[in-house]
Amino acid sequence: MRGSTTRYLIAGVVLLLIVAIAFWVRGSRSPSLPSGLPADALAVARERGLTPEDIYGALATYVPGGKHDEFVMFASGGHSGQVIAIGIPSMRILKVIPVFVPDSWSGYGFGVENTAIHEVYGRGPYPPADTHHPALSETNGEYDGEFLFIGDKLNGRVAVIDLKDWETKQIVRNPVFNNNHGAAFVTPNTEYVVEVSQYGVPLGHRYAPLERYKEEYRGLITFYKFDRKRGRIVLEESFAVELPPYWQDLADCGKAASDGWVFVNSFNTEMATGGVEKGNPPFEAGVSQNDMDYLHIINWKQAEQLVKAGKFVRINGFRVIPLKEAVAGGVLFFTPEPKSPHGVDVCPCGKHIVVGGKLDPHVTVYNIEKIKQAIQNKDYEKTDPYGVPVLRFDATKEAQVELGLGPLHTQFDDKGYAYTSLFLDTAVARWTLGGCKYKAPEEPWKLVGKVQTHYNIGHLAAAEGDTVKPAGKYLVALNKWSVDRFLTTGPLLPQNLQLIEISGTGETMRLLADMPLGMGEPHYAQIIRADRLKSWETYPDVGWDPHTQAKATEPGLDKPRVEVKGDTVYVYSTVIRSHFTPEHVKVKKGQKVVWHLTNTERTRDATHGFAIPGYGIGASLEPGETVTVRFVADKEGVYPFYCTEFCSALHLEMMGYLLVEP
Ligand code: RUQ
Ligand code: CUA
Repeated sequence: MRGSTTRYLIAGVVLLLIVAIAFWVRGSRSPSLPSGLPADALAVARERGLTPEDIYGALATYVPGGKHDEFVMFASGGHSGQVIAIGIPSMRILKVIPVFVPDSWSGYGFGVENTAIHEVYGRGPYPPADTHHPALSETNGEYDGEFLFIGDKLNGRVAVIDLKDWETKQIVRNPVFNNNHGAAFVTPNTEYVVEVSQYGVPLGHRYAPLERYKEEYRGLITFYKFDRKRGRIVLEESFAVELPPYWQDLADCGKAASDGWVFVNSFNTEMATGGVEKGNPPFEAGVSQNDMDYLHIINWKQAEQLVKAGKFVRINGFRVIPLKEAVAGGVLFFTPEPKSPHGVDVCPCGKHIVVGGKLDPHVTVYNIEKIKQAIQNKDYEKTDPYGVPVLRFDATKEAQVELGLGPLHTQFDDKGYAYTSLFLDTAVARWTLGGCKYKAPEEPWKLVGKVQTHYNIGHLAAAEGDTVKPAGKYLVALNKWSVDRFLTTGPLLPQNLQLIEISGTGETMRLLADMPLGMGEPHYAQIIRADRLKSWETYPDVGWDPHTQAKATEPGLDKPRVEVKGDTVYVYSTVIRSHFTPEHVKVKKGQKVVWHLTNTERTRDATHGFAIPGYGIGASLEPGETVTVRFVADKEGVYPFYCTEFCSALHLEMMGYLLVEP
């Protein structure tokens, strides 16, 4: 009797323990999640006709308010001339950063002194832009989250964005060349920002007839020295290397095993000059006659030495290593690459250089060790018409991998896979690297999977996918056409960015989400882990000048007053919820006005605007910021200036009068 009670007791305790453990295990796995989708959620899915794939995509990308995205993608804004920051996986736009084109939200290009956009074209008018490739600053080949650079193909410009406040700090126009394509790329410690020209022109912004193409037209690779402390490109410490007038295309800087080198594709080694109207072959045919073009292999550390040794000329004051010196000094080599290549991308360990074939179904993979060996052995198959040694193709090549139609650009993940965009197949191909520090489970140099994109994929961006330590997980396809993917927005359609999950292996790649972007072609993008960014929440101090990233030197900015000196009226305004001080600013027609405004707020997000009708003035004042606007009061009248940010309940009352007396 007693024995059986004890047994029952023990059995009861064990049962209770099992139940408790079961609950604990279940609870710790999903603390408060129901085991399946709630019935009402399923009803919504059914009513909206969502497939299981749709539901998976929605759940995999949803980021509730208050929770943050794991990655940030900085996408080129294409023709918009701007940069677009997009959260991943949510695929929501976080911010548009104005770069080459004015923006009336931030007041960029609307009268605020010293903004980067003034640097090249003064107060405007500003030309259109065509931003192509953004490049995050790197330390030891990893993104460091400090700066972003971007190239403007149209006008041969490069811009510097400071990621502390996400503002453009500098725009540099190439002193020698007027267009680019391979820009911007950075060396592994951001020693240099690299810009490569595209269409051959005479160096130095001058004229020469097309008949003199071979003699007088050239290409150029520019190495802009970057001063991290000042956050500026320093032109005096920069230099360029003259190249033959082939059309140089994309570029990538070597890293790790290939640190010290830059690789640049080219096409039009035919040096066709077009003129279909004169019975010449049109450009599209003329530039694709040769079976092979030249991968440019450039030793930038050696180029630095040549500059130190004075082996340069000055063109428009800028240091350029002449082609002859570059060849003699061992800076420039070529190796053949299949016809009209496009992207060139260096793998995470830096050993392999992948070239996309555009008109060839393969990607060609070169090995830096083999390249160095071939250079050392002078294993040349010929020299080009400009005396540049052409290394033997087979001596530099590691593999060719057949992927499909129209391979363009390649990115990498953390598992030993490479991903190449196939423009004509409109797909992403996943394939295996060989001999890389990352190793995929499958045999090397093999296509293992494909995922369809919609439509006409150009670039693709994998999370930290062009660093020495790719993050894997996500990849974004930047598609040129969206056709039927969204509502019709008139004949000009948005582009389509598609998020693809790449955490699995083999064929498992999953399309998670589409994102329309209706503001120019988001050409290329880079994706950084959000926790690498150290963005400011407000400016560090009241009276901050974002142009110098320091407290403004002008004394007494926080003491509101008006001073008249000669024909200039100096106005010192403070700006805080919900008033400007002073509120009356009276000037005489014809007087010059220099107006300093300081937002004295220390609260996060307490931004005020400042705009004056009739004078083209618009500004944004983030907490702590000081801006200066300057104009001639040449139109008499009464101009209510006001705060353009809905800052407070009394936002509409936040105004003042600018009185311009006759
Ligand atoms: S490249 S066409 Cu980025 Cu594919 Cu400009
Ligand atoms: Cu300040 Cu509205």
